[in-house]
Parts: sequence; structure tokens; C-alpha cells
Amino acid sequence: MDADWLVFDPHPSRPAFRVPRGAVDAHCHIFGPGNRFPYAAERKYTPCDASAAELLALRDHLGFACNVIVQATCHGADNRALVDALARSDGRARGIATVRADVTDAELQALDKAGVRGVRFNFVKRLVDTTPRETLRAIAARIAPLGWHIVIYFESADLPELYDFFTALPTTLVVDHMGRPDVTKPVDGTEFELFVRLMREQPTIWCKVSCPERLSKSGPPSYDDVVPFARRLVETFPDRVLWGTDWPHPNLKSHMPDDGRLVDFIPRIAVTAELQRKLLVDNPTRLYWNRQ
Ligand code: 0GY
Repeated sequence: MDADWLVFDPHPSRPAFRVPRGAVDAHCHIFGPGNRFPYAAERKYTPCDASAAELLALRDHLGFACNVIVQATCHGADNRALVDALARSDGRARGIATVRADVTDAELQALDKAGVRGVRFNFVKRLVDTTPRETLRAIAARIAPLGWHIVIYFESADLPELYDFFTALPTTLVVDHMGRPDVTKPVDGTEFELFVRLMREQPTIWCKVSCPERLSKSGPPSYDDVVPFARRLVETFPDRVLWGTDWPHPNLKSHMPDDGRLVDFIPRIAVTAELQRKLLVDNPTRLYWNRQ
């Protein structure tokens, strides 16, 4: 394990906010265990083990019904740990995989059967080596017929350059962590306006209003500086937002959040029961469980 990487909180508090029945934690990961599911040779960090059993226990502790487990970069395109976790969930988890362009149709079908509903394209340079756009377009063409979507992860400073590439992709897109806004900049400033424009112009683009612990400069436990950004997205696009814990919080070096307190962040960004139900239940259920 990297010495500068913090371990997730083993005893998160019980949230004061009671999530609605059927709530989905739509962004979380599992790591290994490394002796069963080895980490990828090309990884940029080595995490602590964070097993499927621990994730399902956290789900119950926080009051959630379901999870969307996102393949993390430290497992590369080896989705075995993800598939194992999906099998242990009794249909209460869906997955986002990482695949290469040479993935076979049989492999895609098997992932689909396991509960995978999309792939992730990662543009964060500290996490992955660059994949040529042609390769990503080829993968998109392969997964589109399955009705899958693409989860995209990028830094806000890179959006101008990525904008046209994103809007030309053939599937629904789900943006991780609000496109990682610089929350020291104004919520109505040029940079965040570009992200809002992307969502406004493309009704097939969704986003996760997640990761205050990663984005905040004002810090825990209240992450006040992230609230206006998340709240604006929830209120402008109430039918296209998702929320997730990001457990076990890979690569966080400043502090490790208390997952119970993260759940208590939700009513500050989704301030009515209706917005909370859409964010936590209706939207993720539609995207991940009610495939047409
Ligand atoms: C996140 C964020 C990060 C890491 C990964 O796949 C990953 O390794 O997504 C990060 O370091 O910002 O969503 O988990």
C-alpha cells in the first residue's frame, strides 16, 4: 500500500439524514482483495483492500438499497473483482467496467449478464495514460448496441478541449463529480458555466453531484464551498443527477471522510423531498435497473 494514501474510515457514523427507501449509492468502488484479484501492472496507485463484503455492510449501515460499483483505475481492464462483487449483491448492484477495444462480443455479453451497464473513460492524467480518441470511439461503438452508457471522468480545466469529443459520443454520458469544478471560482463563472452549458445542450448527459471531500478547499465536515455547485446542478437538472459516496475514497491524501457525514451532505444540495427522491431513487433506478 502507498504510504501517502489514507485508509477508509472503518467506523463511519450513522447519518442523521434518512435516505428514501430504494436509495442508490451510484458511485463507489471495491479494491481487491489484492491476493485474489491482483491490482493492474499499469496502476498509478496501490490502494488498501476494500472488499465487496465491506461495501455491502456500508450500504446497509448508511440505509441504502443498492450500489453502482465503478471499476477503479488500479484494476485496469481486469473486471473480475467487479463481477465478483456484482454476483454477491443479489441484483442490488450494477457495474461500470473498463474495457479495451479488442474486447470480444462474448466478453461484453458476459459483463452485461453480470450487471454491467456501462464503461468508464478516464481523462484524469494522474490516474491513467492517455488512450487515443479513435480507440475510445471504437469502444463506444461496441458498447452502444447493448444500451450501455459511458461514465466520463475529467478535470474542469480540460473540458474546453474535450467538449466536442463528448458531444459526438453515441451513448448517454454520466459525468463523475460534476466535472471536478474548481470551487474557488464563482459558481456562475466561465468555467462552471461551460459545464452547465454541456448539460443543457445535451439532454443525454447526466452527472454525479458527488465528492465534496475531493473538491472542497474549505474542508470537512461541512464542505461549504461545494454546496452551491452541487445545488445548482440538482435544481437545474433534477432528472439527470446521481449521488454516490465514492467509498473507499481512492487517492485521498488530505483527510478521510466519515461516510455518515457525507450522507448528511445530501439534504444541503437536494433541499426538498422530491429532489432527494429523484437524486437517490428515481434517476439511478431508471438508468441502471429499468433498461428499455
Ligand atoms: C474516484 C476518483 C479517483 C480515482 C479513481 O478509478 C480511480 O482510480 O476514480 C481520483 O483519484 O480522483 O472517483 O474514485
